[in-house]
Amino acid sequence: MKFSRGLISAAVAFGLIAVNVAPAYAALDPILADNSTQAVGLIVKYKDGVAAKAKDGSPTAENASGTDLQLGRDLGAGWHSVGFDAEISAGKATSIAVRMASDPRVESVEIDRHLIAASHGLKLSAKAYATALAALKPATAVRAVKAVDAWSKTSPNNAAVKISWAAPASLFGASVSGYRVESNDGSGWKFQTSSLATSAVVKQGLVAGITYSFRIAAITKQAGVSKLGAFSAPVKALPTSAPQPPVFTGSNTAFVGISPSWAPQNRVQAGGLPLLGYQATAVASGQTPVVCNAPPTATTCQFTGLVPNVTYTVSVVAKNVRGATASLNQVTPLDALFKDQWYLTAKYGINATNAWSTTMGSKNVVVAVIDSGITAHPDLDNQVIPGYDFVSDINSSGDGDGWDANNADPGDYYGNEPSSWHGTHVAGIIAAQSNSIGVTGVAPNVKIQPIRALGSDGGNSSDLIAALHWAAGIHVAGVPDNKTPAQVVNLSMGTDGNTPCRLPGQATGATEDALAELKAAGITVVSAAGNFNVPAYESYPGNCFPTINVGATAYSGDRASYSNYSVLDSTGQMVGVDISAPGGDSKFPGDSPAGTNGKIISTMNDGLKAPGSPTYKGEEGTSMAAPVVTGVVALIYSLKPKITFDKVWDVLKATVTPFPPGSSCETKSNCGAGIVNAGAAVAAALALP
Ligand SMILES: [Ca+2]
Ligand SMILES: [Ca+2]
Ligand SMILES: [Ca+2]
Repeated sequence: MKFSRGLISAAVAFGLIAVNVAPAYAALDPILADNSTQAVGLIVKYKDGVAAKAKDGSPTAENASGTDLQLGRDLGAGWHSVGFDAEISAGKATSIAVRMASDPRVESVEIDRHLIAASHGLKLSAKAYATALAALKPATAVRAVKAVDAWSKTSPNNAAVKISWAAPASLFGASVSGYRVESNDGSGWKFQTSSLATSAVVKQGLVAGITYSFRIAAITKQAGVSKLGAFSAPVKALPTSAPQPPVFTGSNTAFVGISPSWAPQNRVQAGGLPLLGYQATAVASGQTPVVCNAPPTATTCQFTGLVPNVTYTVSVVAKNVRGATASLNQVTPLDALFKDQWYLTAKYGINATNAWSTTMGSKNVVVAVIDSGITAHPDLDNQVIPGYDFVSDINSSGDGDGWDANNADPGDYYGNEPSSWHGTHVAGIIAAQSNSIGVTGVAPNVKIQPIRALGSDGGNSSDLIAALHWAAGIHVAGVPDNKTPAQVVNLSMGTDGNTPCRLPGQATGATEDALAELKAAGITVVSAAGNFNVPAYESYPGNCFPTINVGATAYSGDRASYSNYSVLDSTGQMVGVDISAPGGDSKFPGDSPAGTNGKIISTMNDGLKAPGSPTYKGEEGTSMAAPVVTGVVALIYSLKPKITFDKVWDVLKATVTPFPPGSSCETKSNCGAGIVNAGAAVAAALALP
């Protein structure tokens, strides 16, 4: 999506490095402590009709590379892995890759990342930057600013304001690279959006019924540096919408003589407009629905005509001139540990119980979990369909071989660190069965397809490419095709160090080509933003375009202390993290249920090295936040099987829970659009044509 696209341009400004792909846990993984600067090979795509293997058996265009190369696996969709004779430095690998990319027979090249490095290059020197910045005068204020309510019939429950303005009188010789729009709801100015045009319709985080101030400044650019211009004088607007859903004060059931009550709505809850009234409807299986109308001041409605000895379920609709909104029904599961799954229902959880009144997922939706594999577990055994094992490195695979059909997680014990059973934990967050035991997943009726790409020594991007292709049903040479391709893919993995997604000067690469093919096939890929409390553009593959890149929040709703975050790019956009979800933070457990320590509880195994017995455990990380979003995306696909990546993103970003007022996520705008809201997202998806 657009956030990630900006992120790549930021990332490409840094030197290329070779890195490990490791589970995105908050705790420092021993794998990630490896500071080697080595690369194992390249991932190469040849032009149509060009054979990968030259007559002498070496890879085509080896001469262009200036070094000895070995042709490796066919990764699907025209990509091949190409190995070096030995591991070489990331810098040298980059220059080899750039030379190889210049050969006319080669379409594109990417580094096969394996070990960790940290090289920074190609940035404007600090001195040159300071000189250029000092020379650039900020633009004068933009002019003729107007802000008006931009409510629209197509989304009656959304607040929107259209802002327009005219360019500044003077740019002092620089050019405009964009405009920054800030809003203030009375609690201080915060970043609202950025725009290349001289108008913008803003929706994100706006609440109908609150009067907002807006101000705009031009961002100008000259000689590689950007500067924020003077802000306009503020203008005010009051957005309006249909009312918020009425909330029952107790049970929402009715009997003869007993009617439920709802909380009165204030002006904000009423959408910023006077209420026209309420309409309550009582339904029961086999009975005619009974309707009851009440005035705007009422908090209950006496039904007439209910059948004796029948329990009715009541919904109530609030109306104003913008539309009518029904109360939300909730489904409370029976799973024993549901009470500890705060991330599903807490104030800054994901509102899952409301989503489940519409859908708990469809068994026809397949979610590929590209991870460490899977273990036997009573909360997962009925949820899992066949996958594959793409861990090629036999020193890391733990099962004694390379690619094979058995995707069981043999354990990733490393040093003195117990096996993580990372894939099992991630799978449970998405789709643990809703029964009476253990936990429930966000989308408990969808299917999990575990695909192995992470071993005890992390993984390779070449194996990840093959796994992405296979998940989408694209043929990978030597591997039986995936008979049940996925609609949603979860990537709870990342890198440390600064790891651009693609080679400098290249328009794309193997990872982004694969992601583009998945998007074209109608698949949505969700990734973890990484756990090193650094700009998210540093972490591969979440920095590749397009994925929905997920940051982690704590119980409080603010950014988890480890989560990577968004930063301002040169056009004034906050880029890196697209959306946030609860990932847990044991440093700040807040009022989370006793024993959870603020973590995300899910399915686990108690084996130290090899698999032991199934159990449950709390973990924290963007590895946990990504599958929360993946589960919500799976619910959306359950309602709209033909939905596209872009539409999924539109639904998610339009329905987020805003970050807590005054939180760092809110004041710095560095955690993406908001916290994913399953109930609101499912309602919005249901309303799509
Ligand atoms: Ca294997
Ligand atoms: Ca295996
Ligand atoms: Ca369960």
